[in-house]
Amino acid sequence: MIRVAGFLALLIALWSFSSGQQVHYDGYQVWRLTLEKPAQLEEIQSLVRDIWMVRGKTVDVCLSPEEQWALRKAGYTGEVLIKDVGALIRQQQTDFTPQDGNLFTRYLTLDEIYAAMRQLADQNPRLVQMFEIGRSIENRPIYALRLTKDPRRARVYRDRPQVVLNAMQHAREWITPPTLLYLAQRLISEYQTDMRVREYLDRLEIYLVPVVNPDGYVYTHTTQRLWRKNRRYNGRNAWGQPIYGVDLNRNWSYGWGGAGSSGNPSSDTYRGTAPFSEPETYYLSRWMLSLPLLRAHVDVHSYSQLILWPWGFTADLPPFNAVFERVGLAMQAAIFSVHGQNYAAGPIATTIYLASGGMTDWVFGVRGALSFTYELRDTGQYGFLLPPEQILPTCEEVYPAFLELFRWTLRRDWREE
Ligand code: 0X9
Ligand code: ZN
Repeated sequence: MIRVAGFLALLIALWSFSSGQQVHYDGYQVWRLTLEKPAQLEEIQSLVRDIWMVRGKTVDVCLSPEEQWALRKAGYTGEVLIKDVGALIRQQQTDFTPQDGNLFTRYLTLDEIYAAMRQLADQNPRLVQMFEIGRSIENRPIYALRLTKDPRRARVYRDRPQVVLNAMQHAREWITPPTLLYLAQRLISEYQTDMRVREYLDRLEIYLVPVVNPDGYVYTHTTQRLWRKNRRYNGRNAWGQPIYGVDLNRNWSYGWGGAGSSGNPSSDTYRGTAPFSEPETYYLSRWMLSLPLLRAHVDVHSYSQLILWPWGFTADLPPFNAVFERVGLAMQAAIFSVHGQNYAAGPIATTIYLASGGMTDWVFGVRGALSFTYELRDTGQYGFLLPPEQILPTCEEVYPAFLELFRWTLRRDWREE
């Protein structure tokens, strides 16, 4: 009888794994901790699986009931940011307001994002093209939009500098793809009326990649809302459980393997077995190497409200730091002007933490393009679970920051500054 029960339990466990049952967050809380000394970060890392954010002395952690108990026992008392993670996720899943053609009132599925991109391209063939950059590890296409005047007349215009904007390397950062869809929509609709927009589309090639990590994004919808990495199978752990995922933003070759990345396949910052071991980063990097005049780039993330630039792998200032600072502060002012939100600006390593193998370091280090990382809303009240009401305001406020980057790209070769 016991053997039968054990067998049944095993079957149920196997079934729940293979059927992609939703992971629940009942009893989970998000806490904000304040470090008294830097060494405490290591202790927290050893007690907590899911660290949401680290900035200076502040650490946001998402805790199971057991982890809450362990932290309390170790003497930590945090400010509670989210009292019931499970309830908030459920509420946001049922919160689906009617759409009436507005793409920004709720979070879209991957298929919906791709359909919206397809529609933009089909309806505006003189300004937009859609193409596939490559495929993910589960063989989903990674699509890009190319916005430029008369895209069909040349595969790439040799005299139009290129700007690449991408989002969603990290699966749970749901606010990031809408900002690029919104940008595409507004550029198209204002081409006839806004002189600046017309100039940018006439003279630049603007490439948008709203979902770099489609497998991870789907997985956050079907199974685990707070998943971060891609869906690479990494083998089994000591208990025989399968381990999945490489942090795509630790898998780029420039500075790969250094501080702020992990060699442990179970870690949320696992760098993978080699630079570009993942199809998502591999295809994206090959494609970016093929662009003849790549000048500027933004890798969009959330959360914390930051505008970041190289380096991530070292605390040394990058070449042309003064240029990064000027453009960074101009984008910061543009964001503030819309809804009065503050986004702090600075180099990655000194503003947040060391992080090696990131995209921004590669784009600047290898391609020499002005490359930024944005961290969008909010500053911690909801973190990755940003309510749908904030999708549109977030899109609205980053829009002029992107325009600011375009303006700078056209002004002159920034290397001459
Ligand atoms: O840690 C990251 O990858 C980013 N923060 S997030 O909370 N969205 O995960 C910051 C990335 C900074 N950029 C580079 N290190 N290149
Ligand atoms: Zn991220």
